[in-house]
Amino acid sequence: MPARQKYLMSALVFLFPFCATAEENRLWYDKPAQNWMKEALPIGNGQMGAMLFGGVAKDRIQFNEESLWVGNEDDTGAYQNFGDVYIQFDEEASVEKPGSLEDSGGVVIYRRELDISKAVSTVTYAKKGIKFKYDAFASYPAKVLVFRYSADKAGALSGIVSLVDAHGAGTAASGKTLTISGAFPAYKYDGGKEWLPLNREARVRVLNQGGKVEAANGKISFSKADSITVLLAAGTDFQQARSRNWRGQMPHDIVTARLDSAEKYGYEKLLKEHIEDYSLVFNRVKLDLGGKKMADVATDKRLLQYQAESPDIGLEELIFNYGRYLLISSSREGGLPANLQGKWNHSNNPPWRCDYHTDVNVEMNYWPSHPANLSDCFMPFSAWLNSVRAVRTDATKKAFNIRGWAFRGESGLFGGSTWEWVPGANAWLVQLLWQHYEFTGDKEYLKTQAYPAMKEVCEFWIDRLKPLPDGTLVATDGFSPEQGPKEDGVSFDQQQCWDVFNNTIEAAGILGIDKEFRDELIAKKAKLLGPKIGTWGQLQEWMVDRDSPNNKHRHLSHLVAVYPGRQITPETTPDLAKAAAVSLTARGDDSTGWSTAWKINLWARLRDGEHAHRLFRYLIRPCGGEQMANEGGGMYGNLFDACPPFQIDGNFGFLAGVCEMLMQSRLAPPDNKDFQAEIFLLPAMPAVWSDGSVKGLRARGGITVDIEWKKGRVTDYRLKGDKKCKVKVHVNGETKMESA
Ligand code: FUC
Repeated sequence: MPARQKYLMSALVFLFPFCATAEENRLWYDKPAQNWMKEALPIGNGQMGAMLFGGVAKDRIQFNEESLWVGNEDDTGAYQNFGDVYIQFDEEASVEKPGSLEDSGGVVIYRRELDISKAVSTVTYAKKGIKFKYDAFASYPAKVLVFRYSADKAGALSGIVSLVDAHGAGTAASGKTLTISGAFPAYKYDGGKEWLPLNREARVRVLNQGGKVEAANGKISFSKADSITVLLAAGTDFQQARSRNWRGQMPHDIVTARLDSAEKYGYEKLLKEHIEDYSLVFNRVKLDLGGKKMADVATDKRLLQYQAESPDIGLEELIFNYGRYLLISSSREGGLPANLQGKWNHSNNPPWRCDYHTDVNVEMNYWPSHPANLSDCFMPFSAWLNSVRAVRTDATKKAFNIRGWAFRGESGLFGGSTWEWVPGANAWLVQLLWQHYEFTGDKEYLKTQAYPAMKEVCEFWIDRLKPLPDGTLVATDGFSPEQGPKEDGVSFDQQQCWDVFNNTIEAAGILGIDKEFRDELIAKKAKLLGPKIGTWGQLQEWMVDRDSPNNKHRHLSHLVAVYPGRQITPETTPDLAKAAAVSLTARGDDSTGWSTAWKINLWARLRDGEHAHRLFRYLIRPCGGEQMANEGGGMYGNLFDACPPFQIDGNFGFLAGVCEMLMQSRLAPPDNKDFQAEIFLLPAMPAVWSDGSVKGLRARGGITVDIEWKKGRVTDYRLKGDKKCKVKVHVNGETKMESA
């Protein structure tokens, strides 16, 4: 073996002792990131997010804090960038003696990776005979981001750490701490109105092992350190309470306390605590789809190769697991919901305001939360929706003078909502609250967090419906996002109205409350204009049969009854399901990232696993586009889904879609004595997943489901109810009754 190759081999063993362990849950690359959107890697603890570049001479960490928004109760505003941390290495001081590497001038065997089973990112490389390692993670228990830079040679690290505010505030340096702080009295998005001023603060602390650290000129220098640990904490004075004008404590004390306790705790303990916390959530689900797995190919190259004839099934598993990683990293209990980019945003004027879009996007973010066993990660959405109900009630009264509440297409932290009214979105939002009950069986949640919101949405629809001459009820002045005329009886509105009435009728029954109101809903639901089949066999998008078979619009609003709703199913309404398939076929396969993800879920519900899987080719295709565009999504090298540009709903919609292909579930009507839930095992299996297993999916009724299969047929399964229950199981073409 030539000397150089031999060296590389031994260095690889030194640098990557972990290679022997599970590779399947790693994204990895052989060069530093240049581009934020396509290459940098995300970490997050729900409250904060960071994008890591893994730079060698100069590293960059761009970061966010979830409440850093501009906006108010009238205007969506926009989610903001917080800032960057830079670590600039002083090469002269870092490398005193060139080492023995043949190419001592350059960096060799560079590897940048993200282990999504531990939520730790690592960069390793050798330079001039010294081996360097950077580790990064975002701790949910400690509410800090932690970065460690180390080398295998004592005193090898010298350089400067700087902290740069994205809104132009200066940086104060004192001792080993950097601080940026300020308010947004004057910052305006799109030249709009004054915003409520939010106070913000971020602090960085640099701890050295060996050598020394000192503050100078707004920066911190470190010299001759063996390693340095950089801690980052940030916050604002946002409080999720309209009654307090959305303002709480100034962030300084809490940010400082987080840094102080993280410093006392120390790197090793922080890491251990983080991995324990994260892996408890991540390890709930395990997926093996069989087939080829090309984990030894760098992730960006793997994405390019995926289009080859025999697909890399391991990449499909990785993207499934990455969806879970992204939801855990951007939506933890006690915090705010994941927005259009989760929590990762490097712009103060981001695409579509990086907001909570109500006409599919924020809903899609939370579609997988329950089936993928992340019901706790759902709670931020629930808390946000309930926090802005009163704001929306006032705005709705002002606009329409009716009860209840509704949203426009865009919406923000303080309940401000802009762009067109999307009446049907309110039912879509509360459907998720109802689903939290369906999947957990938590009646207290249903009573206090879900039902009051569902009832208000029903009131909105009761007031907005109007009878046709024959008594049929239609929703007035509706909108099929984001197209078509505004008119009565739009299918999206009819289906959403049916869904919220149906869910609320069941909820009131389960809670044993509101009998009169429930009776009113039952009567109204029976009179609602139902889904209609048009001249070319399609499911009509409008009351008038005017759908064009050439309409390729990305929104699939007239199919909400198929997924995520339950008004249309192949078993209960086969003709409508067939019409839905006609419409879906006409819409075509190629679309934006999130639209493709939705189609996967729809084909899964229509029990066509091959078609669902065919869509993976569109979703998992390399995407170069960064500009705002609405057609032709794909994925960037860092596996962020592209609308384009980056939009996280596609990642989450894909995760939901795979769950839906493997298992579907329904609650039995509350008065059914024979069984409480119905489960479909492998309802939409593509042939390429012939042998495999999944553990830990969640079904409605609070049931955890494990499935094993060979040649597409179930060979074993386990159902474990949170409470004892009876389940009707559809498996291998048979129906069985089981106890769970
Ligand atoms: C909806 C979609 C767009 C985009 C935006 C954030 O308006 O129609 O494609 O995803 O949300």
